[in-house]
Amino acid sequence: MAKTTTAYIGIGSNLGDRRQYIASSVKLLAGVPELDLVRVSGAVETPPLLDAGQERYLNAVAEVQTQLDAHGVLKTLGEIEILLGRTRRQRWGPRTIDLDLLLFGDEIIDTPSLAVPHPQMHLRWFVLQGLCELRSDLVHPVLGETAGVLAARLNGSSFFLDSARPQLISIAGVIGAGKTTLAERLSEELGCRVLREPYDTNPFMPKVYAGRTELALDSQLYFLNGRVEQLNRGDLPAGQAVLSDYIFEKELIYARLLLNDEQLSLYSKQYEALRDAPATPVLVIYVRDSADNCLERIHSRNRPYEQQIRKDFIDALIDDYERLFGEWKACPVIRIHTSELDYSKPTTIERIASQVRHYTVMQGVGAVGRS
Ligand code: A4P
Ligand code: MG
Repeated sequence: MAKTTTAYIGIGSNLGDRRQYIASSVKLLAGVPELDLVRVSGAVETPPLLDAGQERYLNAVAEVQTQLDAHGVLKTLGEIEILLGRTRRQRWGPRTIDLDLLLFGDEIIDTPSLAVPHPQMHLRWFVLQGLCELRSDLVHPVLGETAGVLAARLNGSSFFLDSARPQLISIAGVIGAGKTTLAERLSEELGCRVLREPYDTNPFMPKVYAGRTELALDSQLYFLNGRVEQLNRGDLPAGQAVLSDYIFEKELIYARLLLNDEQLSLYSKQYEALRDAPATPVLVIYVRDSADNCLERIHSRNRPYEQQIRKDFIDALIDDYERLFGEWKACPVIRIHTSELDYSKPTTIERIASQVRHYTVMQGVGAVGRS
């Protein structure tokens, strides 16, 4: 008897009676003799990825069990697309129906005509939300993460791998969380450069920490200008991976905690004027830890100015970072707890690097992706 495999099919429509096209495709799938339709997620309206001029999509995901092999399923999907009037004039063009094979059991297939798991499914909210409705605990066979974890990284947005942008990977997290160590280890593993946050060049900082709060604005502006210079999108080559051990938006977090109202109002004007200059990361790795553990690290590394930092300041930073990434839509965010970072095991950094490759375009480093 032929082997039965559970497969997931992504369904999308943005032309004509979209709901009807989705219903018809589901009916046609259910009518295929070698295929049992198990269940279908609700259809959700989503904005088109890439071409903002296109109509909005309706997207759903179907779970099927089949005796066909993956190529057989792809052929069947193509036949249903043709029956429903799909024409292929333009890649990513408007379509009555698009049926993509997302997952086929835990098989990994990479041939010119078929790639499974669907190469960019982990970047697409319009796929993961339907998949999560059916099985949020389903593990992606390449990334080794559940659909639920992959969806949480996107926070409601869809992305695509774009080699025209600098491949900036920013490591974010509160002071003492271990960002620089992670950035350095990752840069060795990925073979890319690190933009490090200089911590001892700001001439105002020691004076501010010594109580001269009237210099806090100068200190924050000094940092702001340094970050803009370092992350300037014009200076970062398109398609090239680079890591930063901080995220530009941290500047506003620190300014809000360290400046008085009058200083903050002046600072905010400058921040707004400069906020488009730095490159937007294609991926953030957000390192989290408790305030106590961060404080312990700050004490053990013993940088003079940092020794006055108190736990309530770190608690406030943690709240602000959580808020920032709770609302973050600019790129996927991989969340890592410091307790997962055991660098004595080589697999720790290998695993993170392999995840990073699937969210970025890295020439010559085998990331999944047809585009
Ligand atoms: N192919 C390889 N692997 C697969 C697979 N796992 N499933 C090949 C399906 N097809 C696969 O696909 C092009 C070729 O990919 C096929 O010949 C097949 O052999 P296609 O369906 O003919 O062309 P396409 O759909 O225009 O390209 P592609 O790359 O499949 O685009 P996507 O990924 O389907 O993206 N925005 C929203 N909100 N919702 C959407 O559903 N869809 C797209 C299209 C863009 N934006 C969207 C949506
Ligand atoms: Mg397609």
